[in-house]
Amino acid sequence: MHKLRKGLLLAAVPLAISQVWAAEEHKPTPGAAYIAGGGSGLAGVEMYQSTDPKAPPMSKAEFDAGRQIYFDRCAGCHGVLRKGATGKPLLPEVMQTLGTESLKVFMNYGTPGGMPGFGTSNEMTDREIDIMARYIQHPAPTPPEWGMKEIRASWKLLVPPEKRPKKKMNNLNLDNLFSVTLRDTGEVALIDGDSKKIVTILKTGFAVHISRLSKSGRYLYTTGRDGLINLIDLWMETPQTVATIRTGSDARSIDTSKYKGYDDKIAIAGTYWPPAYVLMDGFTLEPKKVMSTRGYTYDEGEYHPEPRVASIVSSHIKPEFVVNVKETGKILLVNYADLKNLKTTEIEAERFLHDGGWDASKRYFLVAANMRDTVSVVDTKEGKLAANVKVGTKPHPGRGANWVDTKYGPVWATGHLGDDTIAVIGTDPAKHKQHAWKVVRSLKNHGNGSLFIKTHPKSSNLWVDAALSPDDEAQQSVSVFDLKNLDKPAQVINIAKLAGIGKARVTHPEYNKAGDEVWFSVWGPKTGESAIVVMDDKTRKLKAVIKDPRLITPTGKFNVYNTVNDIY
Ligand code: DHE
Repeated sequence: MHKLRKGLLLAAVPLAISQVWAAEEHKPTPGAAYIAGGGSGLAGVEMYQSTDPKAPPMSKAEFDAGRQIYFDRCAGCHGVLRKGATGKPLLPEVMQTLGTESLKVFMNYGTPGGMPGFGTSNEMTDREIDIMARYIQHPAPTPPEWGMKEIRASWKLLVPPEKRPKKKMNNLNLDNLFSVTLRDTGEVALIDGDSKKIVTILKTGFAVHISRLSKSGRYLYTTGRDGLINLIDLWMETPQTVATIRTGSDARSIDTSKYKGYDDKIAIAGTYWPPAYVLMDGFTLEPKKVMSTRGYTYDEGEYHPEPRVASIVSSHIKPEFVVNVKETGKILLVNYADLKNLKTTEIEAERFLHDGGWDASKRYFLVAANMRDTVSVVDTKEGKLAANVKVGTKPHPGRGANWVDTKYGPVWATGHLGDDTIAVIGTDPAKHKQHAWKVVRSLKNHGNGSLFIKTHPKSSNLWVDAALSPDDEAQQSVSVFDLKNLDKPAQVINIAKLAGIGKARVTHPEYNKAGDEVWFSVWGPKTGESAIVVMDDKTRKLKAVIKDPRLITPTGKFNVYNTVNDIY
C-alpha cells in the first residue's frame, strides 16, 4: 500500500489500536484476497441476532445481509467467531472503539496487514461497507453446532451397496478419467482423458472444492464448501451419486483409507465449522465417529475455539490419516484400525497449516504453514516432526512436486502466494542427509500468486502457475522448467491465449495417467468463457482445447490413477 495512504489510514484510528495493527505488519500479497475466500456454506444459515446497546443499531434485514457478506468474504481470514485466524481478531469492544467511520476506511482501502480494499476494488458497495462496519461492532453470531445427530439425519444412502453393479458397467478407461471441479455451479465434470469428452456432469456441494478417490479407484468423493459430501460410483453405466452426507456447514477436505486391507473401507472429512473431522463407512458414508479439533495452540497453549481442519491425506504405509489442524498448528495421525478405541498421535508442527503432499517415498508428509512461511515435515513412519523448513512468503504447494534432482537427489517443491520463488527441498535423509529438509534450490517463477505446481515420474518438466498474480499476463501463463537443467530459466507459455480466451486465470496442472499430457484449467468468470487446455508434455505444444458451455469456472482436476496413487 502507498506509504502516504497507509499513514492516513492509521491516523484515522485510535493510537493504541493502530500500533497493534501496524506492529504485526505483513506486506499485502495476492494471497490475502484468496485466503479471504471462495465463500462459505455458513452464509445462508439463519443465526441468532445478538445485540449490544453500545453498537450502532441494525435492522434484521441489515444484520442478515451483514452475516451473509461476513461468511462470504471475511470468515476465511478472521474466523467464524471473529477471534482471529489468519487475519486479525475483530472483537466487538475493539471495533466499537474504532467506530463506524474508521472501520469504513479500513474496509474501503484495505489495511497494511494485507486485507484487500473492498471498496477500491469495487467488491463491496458503499451501502454494504456501511452495513459491515456496523455489523462487526455487534457480538458475532455463533453458527449452530453440527453433531452426530445432525450428521446422521443428513445422511442419504441413495443406492445401497447390494443394489450397485457387481462389475464395471461402462467402457470408460477409469484410470485416465478426470474429475473437474466446476466451482461456481457446485458440480464436477467427469472427463474421459483418452477422448477428452465430457462423460457426465454431476451436482455436488456448494462451491465444490476437491475430489478424492478410493484405493480401488471405483469411488469418487467430493466435498462442497457447505460440508456436503458426494460418493460417486464410477462403475455405473453413467457414474452417479450413490450417497450424500453433511459433515458440517463449512468444509474443505476429504480422503479415504489406502492402507492394505482397508481398501475403500473408511472415509474421512474435515470441517472448518464446526471444527472437527468425521469418520465414515467408505462404501455408504454412514457416519461412525465425529472428533472435535477445538483446543490449544501448539506454541502458546492458548485456547482456540475454531481450529479448522485443513488438508487430510491417507497413508499408504499405515492405517492412518494425516489431519492438519490449521489454527493450533497440530498434525494428527489418526489411526483408523479401531474406531472404538481411536488412537491419535498429536504432533506439534507450525500454525496455519494448509495444503501439502507426500514425498516420493510416501513416508514424509510436507505441509505448508502458509502464514508462517514454513513447510512442516512429518515422518509418518516414526510419528514425529522431521523438520520445520523456512521457505518463501506464503507457500502454497497444492500437493507439491517430487523429482530426483541431478545434484541433490530426491526433492519436493512448492510455489508461493506471496513471492515469485519456488522452494526445492531435499527429502532423502537416508542417502542425501546433508540436503534433507533444506531448501536446496530457489527457482524463479514468472510471477507471484502461485497456487499449484506439478511434475510426473515419467516427465522431465516442472509446470508452475501464477494464477493469483495481479498481472494479467502472468495469471494466464505458466512456467515450464527443465528438470535436467534447472540452471536454465523457465519457458513461459500463455495458456489462456492458446485457448483463445482473454480474461482468465490459468491454474492447477494435472497429468494424465501416462504422464505425457498435462492439463490446465483456464478459469474464466462465471458468466464468461472457460476451458481446459491439454499440453503435450514432451514438446510443450498444445494438444487439445476442451470447451463446452457446461464447463463453468473449472479449477481443480483430479486424474483417477494419479489421485489414487498420490503421483505428483
Ligand atoms: Fe483450496 C486444496 C482450503 C480457496 C482450489 N484448499 C485445498 C486444501 C485446503 C484448501 C485445506 C487441502 C485439501 C486436502 O488436500 O485435503 N482453499 C482453501 C481455503 O480455505 C481457501 C483459501 C479459501 C476458501 O474460501 O475456500 C481456498 N482453493 C481455493 C480456491 O479459490 C481455489 C483456487 C479454486 C476453487 O476451486 O475453489 C482452490 N484447493 C483447490 C484445489 C485443491 C485445494 C484444486 C486441491 C489441490 C490438489 O492438487 O490436491
